[in-house]
Amino acid sequence: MLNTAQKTEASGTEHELTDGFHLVIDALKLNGIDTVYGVPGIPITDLGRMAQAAGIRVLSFRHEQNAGYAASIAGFLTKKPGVCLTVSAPGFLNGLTALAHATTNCFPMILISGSSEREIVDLQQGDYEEMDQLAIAKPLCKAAYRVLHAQDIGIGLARAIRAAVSGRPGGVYLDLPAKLFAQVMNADAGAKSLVKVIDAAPAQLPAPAAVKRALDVLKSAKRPLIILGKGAAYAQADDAIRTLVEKSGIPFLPMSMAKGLLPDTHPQCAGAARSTVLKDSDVVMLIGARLNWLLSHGKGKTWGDQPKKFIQVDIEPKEMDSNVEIAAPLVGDVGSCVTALLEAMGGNWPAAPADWVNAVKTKREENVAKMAPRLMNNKSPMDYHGALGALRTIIKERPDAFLVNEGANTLDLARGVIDMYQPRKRLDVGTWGVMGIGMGYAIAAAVETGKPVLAVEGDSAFGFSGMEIETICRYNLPVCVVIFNNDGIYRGTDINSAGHDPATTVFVKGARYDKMIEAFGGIGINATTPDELKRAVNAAMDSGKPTLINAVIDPAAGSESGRIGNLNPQSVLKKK
Ligand code: OXT
Ligand code: ADP
Ligand code: MG
Repeated sequence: MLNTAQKTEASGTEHELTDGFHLVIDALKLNGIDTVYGVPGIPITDLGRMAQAAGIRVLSFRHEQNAGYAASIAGFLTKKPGVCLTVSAPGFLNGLTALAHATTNCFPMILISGSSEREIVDLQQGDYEEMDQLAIAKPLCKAAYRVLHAQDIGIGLARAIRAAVSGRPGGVYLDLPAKLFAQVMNADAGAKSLVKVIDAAPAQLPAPAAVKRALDVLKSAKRPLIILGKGAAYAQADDAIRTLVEKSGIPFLPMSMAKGLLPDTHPQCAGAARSTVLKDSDVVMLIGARLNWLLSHGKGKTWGDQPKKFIQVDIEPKEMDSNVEIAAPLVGDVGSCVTALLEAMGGNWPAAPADWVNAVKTKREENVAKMAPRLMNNKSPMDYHGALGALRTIIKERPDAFLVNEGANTLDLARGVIDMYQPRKRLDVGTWGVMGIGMGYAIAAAVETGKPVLAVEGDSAFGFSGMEIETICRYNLPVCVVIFNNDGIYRGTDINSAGHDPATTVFVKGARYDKMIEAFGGIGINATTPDELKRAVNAAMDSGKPTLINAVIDPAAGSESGRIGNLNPQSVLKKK
């Protein structure tokens, strides 16, 4: 609402007024959206200022993509849409990658962009930052809306919220042309036009026949496996999932961001026996996980020769049979489905076959034992295992800290080495394997929860969002960034045989990333051994001060593309 000085006289009576700026803010607040991530500029600078003044936390970033990634992971962590606010055309496009990423990963997010005037854009008359943003956003998100009239702001935001969180969550675009913000209307009518979204993500109960079918298939299994994906983590049905796993006694395999839903040290965890359980299982129950590239599409040599039957729990009916036949589709939200399964299982569900459970246990113990000595080495320069061995202990001792992780080797090896103990604490590159989520995720995790964050970053990965180290310092967030500095992408040892330019995968040798944070008043440390690394991270986590540790990794230690080198196409011609 505008202040009293801004009243107008109409028909002889005074009316309080409101405008587009205030209606957007009131609509956000009415729907419990208390945090916005963005970059200011025309036409949304005042919107950010006013939102801040109205008690919304507005975090200003250095680049919209990072603000967008922050919003996307805020959505994952809170089940409320994370909001990213950007300026028109270039700012919008910068934020769009994150919106598409949110959609791909099934995270609820709303990208709100200011835009240029419709009548000029549509006639292509060259407005300031002219672009038909709605048309561009549409194919990259779950829904896209434009609001032209102040009285529609409430409905516009309500539609955006509902679209983001209901059914399969995803990204929504909300286009707000500059003129809208200054449109004035009667304050009472404005307040009445706002919509508080009721039951934004309604429970979706599975059909009883589908539950029975799923349990019949599960009961027939000789070598059952449960795969937990980040949809299961998102659902926040942690107790029900744990009960299902434990009551069934079935080995479970967590996908990367589902690690910690049950502790990785749980006796039924098959994370350290991944190849074996995928190959040898005969019935696989997917809970909030897709049979996409990360699971080799449910076929091929990863899955072995054993015939498989799949049970799939997912909120999105179209996900069923996406890659292979799903013998028992269970459509509904994870919480409702798992609860229904538990109820139908009753009190005397048979124990999982002991020979299978023991075979998985033996394999897991073998792999864990094989890895153990590698984690103890105190080499300098460090190799990945030595450095990660130190970080693994830190997360064990501080299980409520977030672990943000990106890179290639830095990602793939950290995933295997660092055990997680609590749900939704491991945040990483997700479905696209995208570099650049690091600082945005770290900021949002700290902002949304107040918990400490350890961001373990390849030196290349960090570069995609590195400037946000200033944002971390500005807001004094409890974020400790560890850069695994191996002088490059995958390795720092490549040589360009053809000329004087460096090879495409190498960076400045011996770079000191720790100096970067010192420019902004944070703490920078160079660590050359696992012991030094451990001391530095512990100090950072104890102090809660923004810290960046340059962890010196042997440039020859990594492998091409980490664990997914097989996805690189091979030239039939001889490599030069
Ligand atoms: O069972 P087996 O025997 O097979 O063993 C498995 C487990 O059982 C076992 N294991 C364990 N053993 C013992 N103890 C424990 N606790 C344990 N836990 C597990 O270990 C093995 C492996 O287990 P895992 O990891 O579960 O299984 P696996 O087979 O690897 O799983 C397959 C996958 C596919 C599920 C898994 O690999 C996965 O999730 N991979 C994700 C990969 C990914 O997304 N990578 C990122 C993309 S790579 C590339 O694209 C990069 N780019 C290009 C680029 C990108 N991405 N984005 C943008 C915007 N632009 C460009 C770039 C630029 S990476 C990159 C930068 C890289 O350089 P950096 O400097 O950042 O990083 P460095 O490489 O460090 O230099
Ligand atoms: P991962 O990469 O961990 O395997 P994916 O992102 O591939 O996970 O799969 C997540 C799946 O979870 C998606 O198919 C999505 O529809 C589903 N999902 C997300 N939220 C829910 C929910 N609350 N209930 C049921 N399914 C959900
Ligand atoms: Mg590297």
